[in-house]
Amino acid sequence: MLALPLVALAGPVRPAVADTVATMERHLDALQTIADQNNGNRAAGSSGYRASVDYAAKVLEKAGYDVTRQRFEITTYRLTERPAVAVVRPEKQRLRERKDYLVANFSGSASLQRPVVPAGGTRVPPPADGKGLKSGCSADDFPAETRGAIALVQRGGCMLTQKFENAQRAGARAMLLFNSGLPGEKEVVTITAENGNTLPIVFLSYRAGRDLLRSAEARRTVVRLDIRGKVLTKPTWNLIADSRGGDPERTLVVGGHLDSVPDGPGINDNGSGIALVLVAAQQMAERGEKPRNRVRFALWAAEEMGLLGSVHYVTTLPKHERQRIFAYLNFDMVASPNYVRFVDETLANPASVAIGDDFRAAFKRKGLVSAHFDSGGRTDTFAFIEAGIPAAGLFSGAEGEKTKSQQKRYGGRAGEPYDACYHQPCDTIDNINRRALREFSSAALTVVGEMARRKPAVPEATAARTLSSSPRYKGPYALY
Ligand code: DTR
Ligand code: ZN
Ligand code: ZN
Repeated sequence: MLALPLVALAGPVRPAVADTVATMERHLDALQTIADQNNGNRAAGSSGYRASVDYAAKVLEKAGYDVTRQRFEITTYRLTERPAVAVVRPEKQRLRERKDYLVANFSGSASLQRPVVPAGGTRVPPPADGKGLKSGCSADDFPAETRGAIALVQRGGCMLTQKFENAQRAGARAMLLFNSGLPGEKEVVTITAENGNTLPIVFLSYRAGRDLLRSAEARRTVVRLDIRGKVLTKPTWNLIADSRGGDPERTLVVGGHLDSVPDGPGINDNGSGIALVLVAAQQMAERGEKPRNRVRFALWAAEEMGLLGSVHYVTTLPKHERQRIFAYLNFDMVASPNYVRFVDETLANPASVAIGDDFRAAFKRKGLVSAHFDSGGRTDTFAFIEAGIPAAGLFSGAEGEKTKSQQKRYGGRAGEPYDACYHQPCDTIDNINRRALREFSSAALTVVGEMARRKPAVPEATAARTLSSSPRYKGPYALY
């Protein structure tokens, strides 16, 4: 037998993960398969999420990392019976779930039949400029008859929680909230109350709300509600893997969220960011690189439920651990079909903008333009920024529409969403833009590498403060 060296047989040894995009595509395929085998989604609390955690943990362990699963509990809401909403007076009429109404997430449960009392400030039709809609935003919007009745309120002008609180203070037994009637705000959407809410809350289409308002203004109108829901507590996990070398006093966190929404497989949102974090970890391990700074790869749970995983991580970090983190890099959606190269940074935080500058420079070196974006609490940079840790990220666009000038710079189609499948069942492997994968991963890996090696400026004494606010983003639920 000829004893040829293996290398000669196989040609030059190519590291298994050298082809960044091909490696990312393997991860995306794996996540798609997981969704296919688990009711089409990978939402926190589901079997698809558990399988996603197992998959990512295996990839990281195989690359040689010690992987930590950080367990915490999440609460979800589920209707336990089919709800019913019906007008019983002046004329009987059953409303249709999904077409005319949707029960709010975390709605209180009740079976009741009560008169409908419109709150002040309703505008039907709504003002053309959309201004001045603030029904239920003030306590005086609720007349005395609201006590013991069902309050009817129009969407617009303030956070929904404010409307719920005002209605409850006025003694309402339930609330019907109808869509504003403005363009794009006519159909039903899922809204959310806070966990712990006891007020039964139903969202109505503009049409259903308008009809009910007309009726209630003209004569005694009575509605019957039957809502039974329950809050479930379930465990979920963040995944954390630290580089072998690197000074722990200077830790760089690189992450993205691992969960999808319940409505789809979440391959662009956020399989793409996860594929990027995984390939960064694999390549660092494969090069046998001992970075100057410790690099911590973090895969967050339950971003789609209100940034829960990253908020849990940051708020439970001991103070000295938090002070070791000099930056957080976030990757949430990096392969949108009709993409823009957004650099997500917080303008109010100069250190966040400095990271943004690094991303911009990395794109520029490849001859690629990019655009500033401020996610303003809509992704996992939120908890870090709030805790005084500089954070920034890359983002290829979600439900927003591409402008004409963006089309000139980035190609694609103006007037269409960056990701037409955002939060939908069609966010599959076919919803991935390969060119975006290549461009975003190139810039991301460059910046991760630089920041892992560079001696970071000593972070300014970050006051040990806890989160000053709770995230505005509550996943795919309307909040105002
Ligand atoms: N948080 C995202 C979508 C999203 C919206 N704005 C930004 C800005 C930067 C990153 C992501 C996003 C989601 O998971 O739905
Ligand atoms: Zn999302
Ligand atoms: Zn996302």
